[in-house]
Amino acid sequence: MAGLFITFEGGEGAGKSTQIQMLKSTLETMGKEVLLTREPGGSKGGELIRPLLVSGEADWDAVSETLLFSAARRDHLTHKIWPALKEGKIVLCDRFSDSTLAYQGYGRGNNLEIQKVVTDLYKIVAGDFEPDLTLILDIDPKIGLKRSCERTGNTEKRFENMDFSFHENLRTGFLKIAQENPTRCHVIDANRSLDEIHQKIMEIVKEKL
Ligand code: Z5A
Repeated sequence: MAGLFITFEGGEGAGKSTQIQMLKSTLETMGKEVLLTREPGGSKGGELIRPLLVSGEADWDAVSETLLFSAARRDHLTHKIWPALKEGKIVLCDRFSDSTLAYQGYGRGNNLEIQKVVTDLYKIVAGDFEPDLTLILDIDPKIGLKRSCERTGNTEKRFENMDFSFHENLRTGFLKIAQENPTRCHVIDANRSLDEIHQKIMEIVKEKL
């Protein structure tokens, strides 16, 4: 496809949403056409599924969660991401498939069966398609959760409220994903100032451009 697909990943409060906005602004200043989107959500169907997953009203197990995230992703890809990439846009996505592997596959422990469900479903949903670049914002969950708790107005607390070991497992999962995909993934130390992190991200993105 003509465009470029960049995903942002990481645990709670790592600063993804903040950094993705900063990247969008800088790329637009450079004259690039950018689509900023997110998962779960991003398309009409995806946004309809999102509250089912993040509101905390239902206690889904990892398989049910994976099925719902995958349905939302398929809708997002077909209605939004793939058309934008075909038009040559840079698509920035706040979370994508690595979140499914980390949250559903590693969050409740290193569960190989669920990891297989996640990767098999991804093949059905997206085939061989994958991000051109993935930026993993890495932070100690103690700091990330503190940042998330201090943020006001957030009602999507389902994953935030998981116990601390869940968040430690997530971090391990994301770092393992990065290790296994060294060409696509870059781990960025997110315990720095906004500008320092943005500068590092720009170095990596410019190389890709
Ligand atoms: N999920 C899943 O389980 N499986 C999947 O396949 C997918 C998702 C796709 C929704 O995602 C939930 O779905 C998510 C995982 C799960 N879990 N939760 N919750 P989300 O990305 O929409 O969740 P979120 O709650 O919006 O994101 P987040 O991880 O909590 O936050 P963030 O985007 O990484 O951080 P932020 O909003 O940019 O910053 C948080 C606060 O920290 C804010 O007040 C900032 O001003 C502050 N901040 C940011 N950067 C810094 C620095 N550098 N220094 C100091 N303070 C900072």
